Amino acid sequence: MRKPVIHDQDGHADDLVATLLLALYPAVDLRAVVVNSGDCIPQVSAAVLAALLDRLGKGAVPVAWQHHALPHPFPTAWQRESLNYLRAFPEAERYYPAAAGTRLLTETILAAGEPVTLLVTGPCTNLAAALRAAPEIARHLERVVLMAGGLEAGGNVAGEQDHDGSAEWNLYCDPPAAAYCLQAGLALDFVSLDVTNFVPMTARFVETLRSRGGACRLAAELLAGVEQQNYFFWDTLAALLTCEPDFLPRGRRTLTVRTDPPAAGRLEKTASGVPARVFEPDADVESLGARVEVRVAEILS
Ligand code: AGV
Ligand code: CA
Repeated sequence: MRKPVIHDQDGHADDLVATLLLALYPAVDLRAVVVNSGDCIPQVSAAVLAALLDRLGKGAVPVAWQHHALPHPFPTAWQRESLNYLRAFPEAERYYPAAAGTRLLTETILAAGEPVTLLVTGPCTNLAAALRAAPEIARHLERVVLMAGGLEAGGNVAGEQDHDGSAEWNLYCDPPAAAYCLQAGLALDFVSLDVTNFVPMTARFVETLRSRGGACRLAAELLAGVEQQNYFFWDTLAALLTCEPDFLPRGRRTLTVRTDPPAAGRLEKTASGVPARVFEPDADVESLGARVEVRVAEILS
């Protein structure tokens, strides 16, 4: 039995590699992918993704993009890295995914006829919009995995006005949407900076991927399009943990997202917060990066 999974993402290289992983994971039935405003130019990253899925023989997976205005948009330089992926896969010019991503999300969930797992690796904006448009989707979501936040690890927002740096970008870019999703009664699994900080992208691993051919080489081409300094396999780890939740331990927490400056978007443990599970580093955390690299390369091979 393959598990139905939907990916709601924001089109950076690690988001796209995350989708490749879901598409190729044998026990996953990837039902739809939505590429949102966030860390990309959504129509460009969506077209690149559609072209890549087609190359893998998964061209039947529906891909759509969705524009949303964000309270705190991502740096333009990061968004424009979409153009590097397009340069690596110029055939994407011939793909025109639909611009109805919120509708694709709600309709795919309601049409599934069985409980669905949702992976969100960008802003919570699109999920919040879908929940507002069709609140009944919440009942059909068995598990929602979010790459979001940082507890002990703190944040990764730096140099933004009126902000103290304590938030992770996916929550900072739209704190009210994150707070809305948190209170929606979903079964939430957080993949936070507390674990992703242990899986930095290394030039050596990108070369390993390139040399292995197939979908590994596609991933290497995408990753070559980003500024490698301070880049992590944030969303790729979240996709791996969507497929293999026992890869790392999970702890139960009660969580809140701050919406007020200067800590807007900061994820916090609070007694009055919402119950959720948070992936944690395991006993052999020093080898976590290497173990993730091995597993990702295996799945993409
Ligand atoms: O905060 C991590 C999120 C992930 O979903 N994104 C990138 C991943 O897709 C934002 C981000 C943080 N630092 C970045 C980011 C960087 N140096 N380059 C691009 N995006
Ligand atoms: Ca992302």
